[in-house]
Amino acid sequence: MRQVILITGGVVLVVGLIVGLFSLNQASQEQIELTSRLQSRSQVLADSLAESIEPAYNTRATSTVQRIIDRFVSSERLAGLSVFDSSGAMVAGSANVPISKDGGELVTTVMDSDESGGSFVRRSDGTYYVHVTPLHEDGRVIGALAVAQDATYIDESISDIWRNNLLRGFSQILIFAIAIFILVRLVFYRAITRMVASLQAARRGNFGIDAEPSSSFFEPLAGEISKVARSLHQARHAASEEARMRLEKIDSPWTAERLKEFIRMYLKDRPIFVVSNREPYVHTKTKNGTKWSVPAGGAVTALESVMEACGGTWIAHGSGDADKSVVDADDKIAVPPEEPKYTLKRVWLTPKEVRGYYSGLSSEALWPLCHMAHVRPLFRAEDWREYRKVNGLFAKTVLDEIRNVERPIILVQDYHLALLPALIKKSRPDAQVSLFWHIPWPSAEQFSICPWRKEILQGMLGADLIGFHTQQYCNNFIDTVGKEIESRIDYEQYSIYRNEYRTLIRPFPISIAFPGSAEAHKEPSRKVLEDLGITSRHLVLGVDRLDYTKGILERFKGIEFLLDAHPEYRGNLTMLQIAAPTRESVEKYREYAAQVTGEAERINKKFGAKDWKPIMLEKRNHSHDELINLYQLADVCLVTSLHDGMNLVAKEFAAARSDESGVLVLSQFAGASRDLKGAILINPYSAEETSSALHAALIMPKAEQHRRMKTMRASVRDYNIYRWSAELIKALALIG
Ligand code: ADQ
Repeated sequence: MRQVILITGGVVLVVGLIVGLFSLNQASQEQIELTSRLQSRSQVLADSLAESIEPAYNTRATSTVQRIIDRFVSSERLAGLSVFDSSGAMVAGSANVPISKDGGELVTTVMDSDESGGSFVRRSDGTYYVHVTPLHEDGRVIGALAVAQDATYIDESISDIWRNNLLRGFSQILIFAIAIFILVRLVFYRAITRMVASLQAARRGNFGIDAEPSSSFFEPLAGEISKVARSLHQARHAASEEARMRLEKIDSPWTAERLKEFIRMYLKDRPIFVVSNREPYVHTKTKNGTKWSVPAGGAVTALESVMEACGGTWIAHGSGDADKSVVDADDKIAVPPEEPKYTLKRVWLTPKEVRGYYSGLSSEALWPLCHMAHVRPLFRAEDWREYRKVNGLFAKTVLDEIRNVERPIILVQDYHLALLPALIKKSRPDAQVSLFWHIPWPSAEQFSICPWRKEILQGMLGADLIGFHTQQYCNNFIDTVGKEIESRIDYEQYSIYRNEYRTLIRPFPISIAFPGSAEAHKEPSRKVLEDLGITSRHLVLGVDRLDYTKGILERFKGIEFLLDAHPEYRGNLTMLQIAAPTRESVEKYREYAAQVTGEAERINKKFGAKDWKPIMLEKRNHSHDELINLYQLADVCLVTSLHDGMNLVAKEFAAARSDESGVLVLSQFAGASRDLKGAILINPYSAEETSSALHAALIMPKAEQHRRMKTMRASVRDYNIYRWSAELIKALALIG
């Protein structure tokens, strides 16, 4: 519509300009012609009048002169007539003469030059043309005669021209604008909109909208679009058929299509609701408007692929400062913004709620409680109050959303929403609720220090299914429940019974969407290294949120140990640490970020040379494509988590290496160490062990790298995020 208005506006402007120029030209022609006619008529009049006046004037018969003047004025309908003597003073004249009694400059000039002349005089009662001619006696100039004519009609005539032309121009513009508007809208806009709608619908899998335009002008283009849509339809159909056939074959790889087909078969299109604290897209204000970004974090990485494949609704905290400005009246927005596939519903929290529920209880209590990273959890009663309140708020939003949905599937995510399953089930026992815990579950002893352990466990046990990354975390959880809550544990089924209610506990090692061939086979670009000034032969890469559980300080110590033990790497090796700022409202995280910077500077000072630094620290969020490029450029990816539920960075590195080169050095304390058998495992607390593993990785023969990388890639391809979600949803749906 904007374009239609723009085109119409442009045409109006051009036509308006043409009409304006045309009117200007016509008005100036008319003015010239009318003026010249008036001047010559005045000249003829003045000359014949001078002949009649001169004899009487020469004999000083002023009364005769006055009579002649009066007669002429009335017979020729003149505006005025005056006779001046040689000094320029008026000797006779009609009333209301538009020229001063002392003649003025024009009369003096005419007498001096002995040549007639004229000029326009503008007065409040109109415009006059005054023509002055010299009077003679014996060839001498003895006075002057001024003839004044009303010239107002010239101005009126010019105004008429403008008025008529503008009126005509305006009607022409109006007719043009309407015609263009109708033409563009009916012929072009409608046809293009229809073709776009047809392509969009085809992309979404609806092939019912025909691209045929109403105008034959677009027929060839529309024909081509219809063909593209048809072949897309056929390709989709073939992929979906293949996916359906593959469903029963356990060992064939899971794809987005296969997951979609699986959901259709298993859930009979029952809608899926994902609930998490972190939203998959954050909208922020910038100088040029609003921009969106994908926050760094494992849960978002994993679930985004699932939602893109299955559609549904994702409920999450709206944390961006422009989030409110882009949602509809229902606080919803279709995402991904560039190609919407599912709905994001935002929940609004006050700064106080965020402080207590997120920064406080989630980040300062539960996160360190579940990770063995030697950071003491902080338990504040006020935070617990906010946590309960916000869980209640999320529950209310979920219950509103599922009001008219029968047996909804609800996938609750992570430790921020531990109380949500029980809150949902209390009002909607028919809902099938799973809770996936993305971080480790500690030992029963470790968990027992939590003052609200019973309430948290009761909240979690509202779920029909609780998933962890590893069997170890499941075991820890069962032990914890056994110790804290009155319940019956069925070790055979790995279920917990409370009253009549059963919760299944299962490991689902999370993964990523193994990249499609186009993405994986893209040639990496070295520009990023040139921009950073990295010229070293060996590149060691670290990618993390700036979190103390990721062991970034320990990693740097490993690099320091390597450079001490193997001076041959000095000047030849760079550790590029990509660190996404995270939880900056929490003091511990701010301290940690400062420590990481300080440690990098210390090591750089110790070993650095003029054009080489051993550690490059890039503290910012990177796009998915930037990270893939770096994964492909690295010789070694170094993951040194002190404790990590899974660690998707390790899997992303393996998935990106379609060249089957590069080595993964991985902490034994990351869940991923159980899945990625081709990695060199280390204890990140030992700088010596990290250094030896790095050295082994850097000198590893290519054949060995291929062998290890192949194993890791096969495991990520085989157990990708689509399989993860299919297994989780299947387990949930089978509960009945
Ligand atoms: P995280 O602690 O966030 O996840 P991880 O699994 O490694 O850790 O996922 C991090 C994600 O963020 C990756 O997809 C990575 O690409 C991305 N990321 C990291 N740094 C980034 C940067 N600088 N710019 C852009 N993106 C960046 C939590 C648990 C993990 C668990 C996941 C999933 O702590 O143990 O694996 O959830 O369950």
